[in-house]
Amino acid sequence: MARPSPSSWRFLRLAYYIRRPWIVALMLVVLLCTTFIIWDRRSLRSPDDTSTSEEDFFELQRARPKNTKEAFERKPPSVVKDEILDETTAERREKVKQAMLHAWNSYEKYAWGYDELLPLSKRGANDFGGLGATIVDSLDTLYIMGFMDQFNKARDWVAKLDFNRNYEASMFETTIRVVGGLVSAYDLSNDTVFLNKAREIADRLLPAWNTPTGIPYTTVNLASGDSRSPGWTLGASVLADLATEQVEFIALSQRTGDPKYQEKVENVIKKIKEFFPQDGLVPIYVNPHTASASNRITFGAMGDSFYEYLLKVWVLGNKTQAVQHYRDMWEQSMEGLMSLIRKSTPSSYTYIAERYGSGGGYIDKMDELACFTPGMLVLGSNDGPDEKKTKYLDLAKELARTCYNFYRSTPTGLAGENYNFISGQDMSVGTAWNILRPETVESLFYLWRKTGDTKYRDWGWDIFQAFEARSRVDTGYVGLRDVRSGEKDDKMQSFFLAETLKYLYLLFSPSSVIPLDQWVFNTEAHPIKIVQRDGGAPGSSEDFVKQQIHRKQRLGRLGGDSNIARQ
Ligand code: DMJ
Repeated sequence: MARPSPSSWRFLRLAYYIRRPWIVALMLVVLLCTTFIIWDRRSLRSPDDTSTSEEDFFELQRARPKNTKEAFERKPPSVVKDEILDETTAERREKVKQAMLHAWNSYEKYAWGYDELLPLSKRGANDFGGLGATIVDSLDTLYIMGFMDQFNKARDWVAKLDFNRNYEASMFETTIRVVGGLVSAYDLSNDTVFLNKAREIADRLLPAWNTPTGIPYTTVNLASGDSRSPGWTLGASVLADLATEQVEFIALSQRTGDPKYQEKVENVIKKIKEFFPQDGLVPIYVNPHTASASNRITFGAMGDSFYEYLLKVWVLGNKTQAVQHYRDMWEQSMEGLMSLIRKSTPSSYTYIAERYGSGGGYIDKMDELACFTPGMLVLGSNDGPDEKKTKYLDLAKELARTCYNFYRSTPTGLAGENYNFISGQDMSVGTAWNILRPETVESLFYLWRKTGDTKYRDWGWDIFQAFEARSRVDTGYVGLRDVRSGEKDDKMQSFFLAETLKYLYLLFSPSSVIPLDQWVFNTEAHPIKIVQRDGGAPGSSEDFVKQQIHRKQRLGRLGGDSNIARQ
């Protein structure tokens, strides 16, 4: 075999390369390109870029921090290749993220463990029994925005949360904030700490449903289970309070395989169905002893989320026959809603009036709270005959214009709590405070997702800027006592972090972040995963509970004392 000549070894000598610098340059270029190709794209982003891409988001979903064993089985949703954010939208999204960080950091600094922060007093206050409402309400927002250090700290706090308190809790507020927040955090992270805690608090709320009709009382003592409805309603329960637990409790049954939560809340709707009026509009006071309803009809305070949940349970239940009665009731209520629709003069703003009882007079007043209605109509416009779809969507657009004008028409750019509509004068502020509510931006989010019309993003941005200008202080965000003068109050409501900032963030995010065909938001903006039946076919929530039971039995996980085993 021929030996290599001495010239074959010249490539190994340094002098060879010193005389030929272009070879060195070429080698460097090749090395750099290879590095770029194999490098994880995300690590190439600038350190200032804190945005969560949709891939990051699903990666977060797949990452399962702790206690994975018993967790609910789920497939990561396929990453939908959709919108690439333009520069303006990406900047807006980043600003909303920074607002969340500011709100959270302020809470963490001055009020950690309390329900809510009083930013001007720089201390915490407990209006929900000291259950850390802001922490629980913020979990999913932190997760979705990718604030994982904050999320993990919150998670460790929740893990030690003791619900055994001698406190008269609002069963509505505790359900939508705490049960909803925990189930959502579980759905996002798969961490069973959240599911166990959700179950614990739900068990403490259950005595509220022990009434002659199954229509719940509205407060329950978390330690003793003693329940009642307030004196100011003469013992009646409030419609929105008594019928806004279905999404959370059905979801809880789906995830635990224990049907008792679902049964309690579904029974309430069955009872309401027995006296459901032809126009689907239920007065706000419902007597839990006699199942009879009285007083005002409204899509605002005390009525609102009852209508919202009729639709959302149908969505959560995979729109199947087993949940069809929810959709039917909702359709009936939408007929009733049409009878409340009015136009202002001179500018023809569409609004929802209120009504006294079944045959009573109308009140030309609309709460900002009723501004969730456009979002609900958008969600309802995805199904049904074309004529109805168009009708719902058109009405949603008109109402959203009105709600946006609630903000635009005040000197501060923030909406009052409610508006009076006076002939010839369009709208005027009634109750003048603003407590950082989310309903209008919630609807703008749904409308943006549905129509892709950028004006909804612009409207949301205007509202966000008004919050930044008027509500942001060094120590968090406050509401306004009066949207005309701008006088500040001293509270950062937990729903500002749970809802207002989340909907704004999602408004400026691609639709693949929390896609609406896979998630349903509870009334506190906590996204709950829509559970598909095995094989991906849609199924009812009841079907799903049965499936879970079979699945668990197959896996041999059920002990003899389980509720499910007794079925
Ligand atoms: C939230 O707690 C919920 O959105 C509820 O349905 C209505 N009120 C507040 C926000 O305004």
